[in-house]
Amino acid sequence: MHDLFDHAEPAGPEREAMAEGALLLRGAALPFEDALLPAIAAVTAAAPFRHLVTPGGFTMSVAMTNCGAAGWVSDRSGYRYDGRDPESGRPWPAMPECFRALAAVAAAEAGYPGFAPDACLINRYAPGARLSLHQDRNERDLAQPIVSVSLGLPARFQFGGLKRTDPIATYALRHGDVAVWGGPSRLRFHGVATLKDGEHPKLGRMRINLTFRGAL
Ligand code: MD3
Ligand code: FE
Repeated sequence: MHDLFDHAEPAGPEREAMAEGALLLRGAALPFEDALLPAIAAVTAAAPFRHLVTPGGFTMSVAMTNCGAAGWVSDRSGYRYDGRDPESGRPWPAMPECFRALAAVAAAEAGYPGFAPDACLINRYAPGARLSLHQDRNERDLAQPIVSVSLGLPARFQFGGLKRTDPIATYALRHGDVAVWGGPSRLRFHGVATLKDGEHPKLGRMRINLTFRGAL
């Protein structure tokens, strides 16, 4: 057989290195989409999205919830991982099997075999929501990577350095993109620019991001 496909790309998602230890796998969540969307609906029915308050007293524009053994929470006393949803007093919903599978496949693809996250933070952005520049450093073992899955409306992801004042690169994160952040990129500052309005065929006027962490 001699046709155009003899010279096609190697199998697997398109890979883009953002920095040492930071890998973007374009479209890697698409094969999981049909399982992910109902799983997100089930988790958020049991633990609804809410707008957390920062220790400084600001209400976040991004709405959040969690699943897994631990969930990330913020209130006037600080940021922490907690085994229970403070709204209900119950443990967070279990992490759906398709979440675990996608996180493990993506981490292995990026060179982190055996990634078994115990926390998944689910962020929901409506148009106008943003996440200001920050580091993720509340996790106990910073040798574990973070895996992030973008769904719905596209976002401009801001990727800085190890100091808040380092230069910032911007990447478009689209529906189905998965990124893995580990090694020397694990403590880089990052954020999400104000979400532009739009309509996504599956998710409507919304962006959802899943971040998988080894928190405990
Ligand atoms: C780079 N979420 O939940 S995911 C967060 O799109 C968070 O909702 C963003 O930042 C979002 O904390 C970005 C990408 C991400 C997550 C963790 C990182 C990038 C990271 C940790 C280190 C470096
Ligand atoms: Fe973060």
